Amino acid sequence: MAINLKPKVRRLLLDKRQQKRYVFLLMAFVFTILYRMGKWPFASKNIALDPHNLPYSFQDYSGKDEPFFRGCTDTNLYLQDPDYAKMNASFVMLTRNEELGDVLKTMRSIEGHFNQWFGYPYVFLNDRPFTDHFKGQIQAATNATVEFGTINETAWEFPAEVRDSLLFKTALEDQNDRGIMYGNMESYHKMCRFYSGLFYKHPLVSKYEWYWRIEPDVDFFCDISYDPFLEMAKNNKKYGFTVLITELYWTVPNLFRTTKSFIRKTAGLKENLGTLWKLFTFNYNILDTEDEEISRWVNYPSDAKPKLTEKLMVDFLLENRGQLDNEEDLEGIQYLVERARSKMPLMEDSIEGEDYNLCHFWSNFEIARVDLFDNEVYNAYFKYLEESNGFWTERWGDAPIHSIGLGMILDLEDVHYFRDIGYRHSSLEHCPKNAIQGESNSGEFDDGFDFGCGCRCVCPKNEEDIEDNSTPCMDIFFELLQGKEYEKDFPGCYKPSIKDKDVIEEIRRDNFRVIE
Ligand SMILES: Nc1nc2c(ncn2[C@@H]2O[C@H](COP(=O)(O)OP(=O)(O)O)[C@@H](O)[C@H]2O)c(=O)[nH]1
Ligand SMILES: *[C@@H]1O[C@H](CO)[C@@H](O)[C@H](O)[C@H]1NC(C)=O
Ligand SMILES: *[C@@H]1O[C@H](CO)[C@@H](O)[C@H](O)[C@H]1NC(C)=O
Ligand SMILES: *[C@@H]1O[C@H](CO)[C@@H](O)[C@H](O)[C@H]1NC(C)=O
Ligand SMILES: [Mg+2]
Repeated sequence: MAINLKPKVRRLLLDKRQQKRYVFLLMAFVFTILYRMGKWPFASKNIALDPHNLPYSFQDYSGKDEPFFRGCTDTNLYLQDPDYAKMNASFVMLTRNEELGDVLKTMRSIEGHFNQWFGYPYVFLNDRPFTDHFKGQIQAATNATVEFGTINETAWEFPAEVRDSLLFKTALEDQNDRGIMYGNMESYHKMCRFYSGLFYKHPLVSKYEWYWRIEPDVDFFCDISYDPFLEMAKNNKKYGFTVLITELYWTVPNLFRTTKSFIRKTAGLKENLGTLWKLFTFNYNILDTEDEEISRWVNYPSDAKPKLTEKLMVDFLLENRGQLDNEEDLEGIQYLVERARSKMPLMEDSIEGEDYNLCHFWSNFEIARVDLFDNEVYNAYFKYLEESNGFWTERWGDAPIHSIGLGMILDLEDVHYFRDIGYRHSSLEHCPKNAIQGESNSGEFDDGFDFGCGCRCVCPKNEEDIEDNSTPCMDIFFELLQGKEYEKDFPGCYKPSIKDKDVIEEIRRDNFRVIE
């Protein structure tokens, strides 16, 4: 016969370990429920937002680029407008037969949120022929036209003399040894090269004026109730993005050097760089001074005061040798010793005082004109990059190459931030706040905000928006949009924005009053 213990006694008899496990299970259960309800107590970002320091995702921005619509537009009316004309455009996806499941996932998302109304065709590209099974499944997933293309050997493979060289094999192995992501995956290098300079020459892509690049395993979180191609055309936009982030340094150590050398060798390019260039570069020439030496010492705003103080102290000491009392002498000698010990900072990647800041549009999402790439300057740029071998001696991604390449050609105003398009790929996502719009905010969708621009968004709960976590790229982007050309204390401010005279004045006021 089982003994029936009183609960209190039973609790005492449970060994400590087990007791802990019960507590843990109970807590896990409670938190699961809270999490499901979106009331996770540790998500501090959802509680007190400091009104003076709001994350970008809780702010509006205005300037040279605005969302085309804030919230939903009536898609039926939009399509019935006699001025509406379907654009010469298609989706483009490079993929493999094995990725069918993830491809269908992306298609379901884009069909549901956009293409069921607009019916844009799809172009699928592959270095191998697509199987009948793949084609059948894709066809069944949309009512739009679908085309399948293969990529020929010249466009996909590295040239034979490269492929067969010992250098090629050791270069990939070496990148693997150094732990560079995808470094020894030849196919990844080929993919990056293809997307950098060849996809737009494929006949299935070049027969359209516009393309929208998509990838397997992508989620869209909001409805796109208007035609982004048409709105871009109407607003003179040429390239659209949703995510702007930094690249891994070791994938592109020589990309900027090579780019600068291309610019030097291309007549007229340097004088005509687009203003978008500023989004991708740091400028170390921040001190407005005639003293070239001090200019090389000062590369960040925080360098200005200490370096100029040092200079003043040393000058002062040299001028007043022998006339100072001990204490001042000692301090001056300290400065002298310090200066003798320190080395002029070598900004190893700085060329003409400029450096790549690693920012790039995340190119797995792009809505753009095909001719942005298929033109003299960009084609020459790609050829130059190819001849420098960086697609295999390093692991240059197509994203930084598109960004830097377009930075040379485009102005900031030519680019559109699709802030209203909620997007996730791999672990990064952007999801906008909905606009306030009666019918569209009825419980089923996220709450609306005054500053919101999303249409029927349902964002994943408690996830970080990359818009709030993309330093310094989003900072630079928003600064530039507002025409600020970087504020004075901004990292890498673009213009020589600190006057040496002002700083010297300040130092004198602080330190030299007694002596003078
Ligand atoms: N056909 C084909 N597609 C590829 C190959 N490698 C990558 N892709 C495609 O290129 C895109 C980018 O590749 P992915 O591995 O997703 O790169 P990630 O997003 O940077 O991690 C995806 O659409 C892939 O399906 C390849 O060897 N062959
Ligand atoms: C294709 O169109 C039919 C008829 O309008 C519709 O019932 C079906 O859901 C559509 N299929 C897809 C994949 O959108
Ligand atoms: C291979 O494809 C590229 C672009 O996709 C094209 O420019 C080139 O002419 C093609 N080459 C051959 C030999 O068909
Ligand atoms: C679409 O654009 C391509 C590339 O610009 C062009 O060659 C083609 O004639 C256009 N098609 C239509 C139907 O306008
Ligand atoms: Mg991918």
